[in-house]
Amino acid sequence: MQAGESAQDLDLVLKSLWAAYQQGERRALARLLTLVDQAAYRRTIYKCLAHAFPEQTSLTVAVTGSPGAGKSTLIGKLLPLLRQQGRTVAVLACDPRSPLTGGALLGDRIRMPVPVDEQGIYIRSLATPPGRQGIAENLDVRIALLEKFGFDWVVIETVGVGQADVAIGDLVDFLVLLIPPESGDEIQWEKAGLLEIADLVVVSKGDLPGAARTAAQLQQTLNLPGFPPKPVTVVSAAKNLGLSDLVSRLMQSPRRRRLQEYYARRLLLLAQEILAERFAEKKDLVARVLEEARQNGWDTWEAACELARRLSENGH
Ligand SMILES: Nc1nc2c(ncn2[C@@H]2O[C@H](COP(=O)(O)OP(=O)(O)OP(=O)(O)O)[C@@H](O)[C@H]2O)c(=O)[nH]1
Ligand SMILES: [Mg+2]
Repeated sequence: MQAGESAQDLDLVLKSLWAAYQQGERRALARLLTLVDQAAYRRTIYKCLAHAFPEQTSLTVAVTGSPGAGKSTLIGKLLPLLRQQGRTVAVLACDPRSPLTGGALLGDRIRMPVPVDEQGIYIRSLATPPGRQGIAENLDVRIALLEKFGFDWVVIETVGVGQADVAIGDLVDFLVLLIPPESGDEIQWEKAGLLEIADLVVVSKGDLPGAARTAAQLQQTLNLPGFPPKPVTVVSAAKNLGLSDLVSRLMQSPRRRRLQEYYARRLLLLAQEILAERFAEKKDLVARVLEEARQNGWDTWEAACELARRLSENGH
């Protein structure tokens, strides 16, 4: 909220924005996708969306993988394919780098070449706050905004960094893990648990040597006990190989997004946010506990437990 801006002003701004959004105005959509980051607006956006339990509208796909795995190029190639089938698509690219560099923002646009007059396609890059690699804040609200706007598909590009992408798995119908040939990434993803939770494991850059070998290795790992069985596929965005197969696979597979879990997680995240805000105001209490920790020789864990106990005692 800007200084001097009252809650009433906010409501007015949002009311007119929401009306424009409902008319299908992209500028309003773009503005809402930005305003979601401001807590004062987000509250009202939640009210507008009124989606504690919405219908499932779009097919949502997260494409994840290490930097340079070929995510943007692949998505760029899927767009015309989906348009040919009459599907409208929104793409959210979650950029882990600072927006100040600008590089990746531009890069994603360049590598997702779509005609500017293409009404059925919407591409948006999101900066990720420092320390929250790979996943943009408030992604759930953003997905909801795009779904309600009416896109048939919502595709999210995100750099896989483990935990964040495990979390993203709850928000989408399909989590596609992209692994370039001979990258050694499979070990990293296996450790991060992503190989396990990905719905589709796809070897990218299938035109490069080693793609078949990487796919075979991955399949071997996935055949080990403990992994849910899933096929490994190979695509080449450069050579247009395996792309329509990937699209049909996504269209035909059962969707994994389970609203119950999705919303349980959403509520938990929101509650954490609300509590974090409240706790941030308790600087005096933190300072007191710190002082007591020093006097009593508590270790950090003990001090944190004591702080947590007192914060929850304080009626929060
Ligand atoms: N040979 C080959 N190169 C590819 C293919 N797809 C992407 N590349 C190249 O791989 C590099 C990275 O591609 P991007 O699509 O930008 O990868 P990304 O995963 O989006 O990268 P970040 O957004 O930076 O994490 C580029 O130089 C692409 O030209 C492919 O199918 N074959
Ligand atoms: Mg990219």
